[in-house]
Amino acid sequence: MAKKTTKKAQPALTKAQPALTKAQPALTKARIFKELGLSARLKGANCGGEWFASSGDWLDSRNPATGELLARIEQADNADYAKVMKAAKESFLAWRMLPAPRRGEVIRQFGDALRAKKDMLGALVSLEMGKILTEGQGEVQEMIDICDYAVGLSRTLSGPTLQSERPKHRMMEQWHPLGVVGVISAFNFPVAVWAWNSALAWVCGDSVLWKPSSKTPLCAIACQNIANEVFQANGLPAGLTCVVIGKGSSVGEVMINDHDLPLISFTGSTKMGRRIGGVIGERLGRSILELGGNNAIIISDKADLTCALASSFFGAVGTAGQRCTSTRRLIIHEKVYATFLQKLIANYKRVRIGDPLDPATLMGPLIDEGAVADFEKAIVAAKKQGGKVLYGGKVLKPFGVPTFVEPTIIELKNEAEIVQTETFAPILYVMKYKKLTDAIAMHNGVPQGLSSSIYTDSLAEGERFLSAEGSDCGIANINIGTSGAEIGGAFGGEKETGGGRESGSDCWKTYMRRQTNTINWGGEIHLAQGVEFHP
Ligand code: UN1
Repeated sequence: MAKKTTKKAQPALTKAQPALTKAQPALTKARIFKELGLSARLKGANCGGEWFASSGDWLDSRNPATGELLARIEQADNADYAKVMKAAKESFLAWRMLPAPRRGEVIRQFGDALRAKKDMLGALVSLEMGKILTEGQGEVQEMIDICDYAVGLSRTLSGPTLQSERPKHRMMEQWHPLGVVGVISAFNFPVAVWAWNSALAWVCGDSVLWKPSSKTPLCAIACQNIANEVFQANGLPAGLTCVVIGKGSSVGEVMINDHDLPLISFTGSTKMGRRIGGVIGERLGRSILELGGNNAIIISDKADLTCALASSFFGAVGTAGQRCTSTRRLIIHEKVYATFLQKLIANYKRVRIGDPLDPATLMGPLIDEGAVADFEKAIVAAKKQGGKVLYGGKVLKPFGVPTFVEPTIIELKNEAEIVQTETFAPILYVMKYKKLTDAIAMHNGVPQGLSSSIYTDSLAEGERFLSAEGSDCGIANINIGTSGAEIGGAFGGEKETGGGRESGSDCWKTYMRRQTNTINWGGEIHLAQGVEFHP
């Protein structure tokens, strides 16, 4: 059954792409820039009106595929940050008093504005970050989806009524807006991660201050321009949506230490998360940490191998292995190991590497030469630790700059140090198992705990994987890969992934403050726990 569904879904997706390409013949830089309000010289701070910045410190945004300079951005300094923060705090005071359904209406309009700009914003993601067009546009779709979700929440944010032990008393729970929410996002999802946080924060009555990755400033500027238009058209105070593009060592440090940010949502490496989570914890602030993953798929001998192949391929090669949910390990039953790898390698040979804006491309560049250096170091380490490269391993430069790599498969033991580490590149480690108990032990035997999957048509195997003795990850799937989660579920992971959850389910609660209310309508005082206290 599952096999049939996959086969049907694939051609539909493929058909959509050429149609889109025909409709948009010229996804040129000039057109993308014009439609998203970008230019060659920009400033890095905004809180609703004009862009500004005074650091005199310029950041270059480059096309990772070609090395071409896309634009220069004057970064925000601490004075710019202070100005932005002031606006964010002031706007919160008014926004929090607007009924949630009216906040939802503004977010609905923002979602519509994104729909109108989906092609262009998706193309900008491809241009500046390097993921292929369908994935860039898929990322914008995630933004639209979370807006729809937030609109729904705007009429359903609620707290329970609780049973009081005292007569004629009512107890209930309320959820109030929290304040200014800080968002620090990574380059690999340069627009969606901001939207997951912002749409929820806004519907909850918070304002948002965003520090995007310095590797993708143009994506942030474009998002801010779209949001500004919607907020301005609704006559809302400036500051509900704010951006500071600046150095981690200056504005980043000020931000994480800022008591005016009761919550900071951080997406990035475990190393950075440890430091940022530590600083926020020290000031007793709240953080959502979305850190490294080391996601594995167990492929049972009872699996539909066609489906397992499609998911492993997308999970490992998609986004050039630069998703935190990318599949980094395959734990394959010994009976199907050789056949499965043969098919996987055949797919790898067909990967079209090139310009991410060309709809025929399947894999674009890595974000920069630093990422390529990490890829190369990992390959050297893997070989030293006993790894056998089954496919790939080389650096490529189709457009002159060495930012492309071959998707790579390495056979290596789970315990190898390099397998225990997240390398943000398309390297897939493969290993064999005999018994499911061993496969689960291998699966869980890494420091990270984000996403996981088992391919099996055995109900018992699948249920075991989801049980308390199964996967220890925040996301655990059966017959679905590790990457490409929908926005409706809570997104995040355990162990060194940081424990944060964002996006769907009840994640909105993190963006609000909880208040327990007890109301006495009986005209008599009763102390709880039966305490008597009379003069
Ligand atoms: C990330 O890589 O930081 O599940 C987020 C996925 C996407 C989100 C990835 N929806 O792959």
